[in-house]
Amino acid sequence: MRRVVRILGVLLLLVASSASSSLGQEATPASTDSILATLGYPQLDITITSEAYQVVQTDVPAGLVLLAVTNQSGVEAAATILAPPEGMDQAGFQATVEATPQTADEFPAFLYQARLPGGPVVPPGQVGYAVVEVAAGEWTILGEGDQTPAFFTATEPSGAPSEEPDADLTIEMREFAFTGLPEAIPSGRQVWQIANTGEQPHMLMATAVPDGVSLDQILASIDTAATPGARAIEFGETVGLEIASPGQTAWLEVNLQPGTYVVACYVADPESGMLHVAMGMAALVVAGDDAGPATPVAPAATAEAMAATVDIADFMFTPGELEIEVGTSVTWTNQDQSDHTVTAEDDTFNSRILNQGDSFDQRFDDAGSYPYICALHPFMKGSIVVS
Ligand SMILES: [Cu+2]
Repeated sequence: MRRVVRILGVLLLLVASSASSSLGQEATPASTDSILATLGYPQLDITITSEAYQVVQTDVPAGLVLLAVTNQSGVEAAATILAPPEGMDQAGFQATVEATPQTADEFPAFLYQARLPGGPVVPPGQVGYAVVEVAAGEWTILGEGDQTPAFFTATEPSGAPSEEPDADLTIEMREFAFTGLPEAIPSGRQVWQIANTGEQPHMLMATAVPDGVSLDQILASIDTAATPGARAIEFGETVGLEIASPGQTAWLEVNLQPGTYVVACYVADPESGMLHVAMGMAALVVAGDDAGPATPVAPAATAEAMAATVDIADFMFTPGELEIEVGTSVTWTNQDQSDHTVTAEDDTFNSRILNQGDSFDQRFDDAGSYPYICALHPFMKGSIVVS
């Protein structure tokens, strides 16, 4: 499967961003409350490291499945879920893949035939969620880079088919446009229903771009993106839905910071070889900060009285262990030039990538011990003890 992995890597090349380019997005208190994770779908926990795709569950019932993808690879990565076309088994598919000429800059033909329900694209140190529909059978999970793929089996569904998740936006992907995508949306956590109603595979990538740039400037910049360092525009973090086959519908949970995003599809048209983004599948979306997620705010007097800080410097959390009272808000500030995260070992809290100068707040309302690490540098450990 190594070849597939390499070829898929090409697809993400255009939108791959370094962990350090987040365009000055302010880190905000992470809401650990995934919307999709509360709905009770069968769940597939996927972890991406720099070496491998890993799954906790090797079996899930066929039907709507929640993909919860933790990206510990240090770079942007996606969980691409893939199965052979109808009527072809894994061995036959593998042979087809192996027979595909490995030309790095061509979109591999078998991806037009493979079944791809879509999967989340996840910035480093974060967890991405999507509900996708998987048919019974053998599935492969792979993506960018040389990581070892993972495999799982979708068994025959046991109960009644699940209801579809509620969506904040309903978006269609087709040749060659996104429909249902407004120019302005609220920031914060929401669910996008994304349906491929076209005849080709499509993807939806939302990449942070500087405020005020035009779509023309972005398209010109994407044109040169294959040459490293040749970009005219600095692209920030990307979230999105990986390639989905015609007829597929997926529900992607996004948690956009306020800012401007280019939403685009980087699949190639089989006839012309042109990327869909250059054929009209591109739009600018501004996420506003006036309708962000409801972040619980403590009464000012209480918050002032109960606050503590942790410095992140020299690849250390200082103090390493912090004792606080229930109700205290802790603010971490990254003083390092290197990016870091503040990620609870039990996932109760998780900052986004913190660039130098960025801060992250978390209020602790329950007594207990909260060990945490930097997801980018797991040797960096700290703990909050709440009593
Ligand atoms: Cu497309």
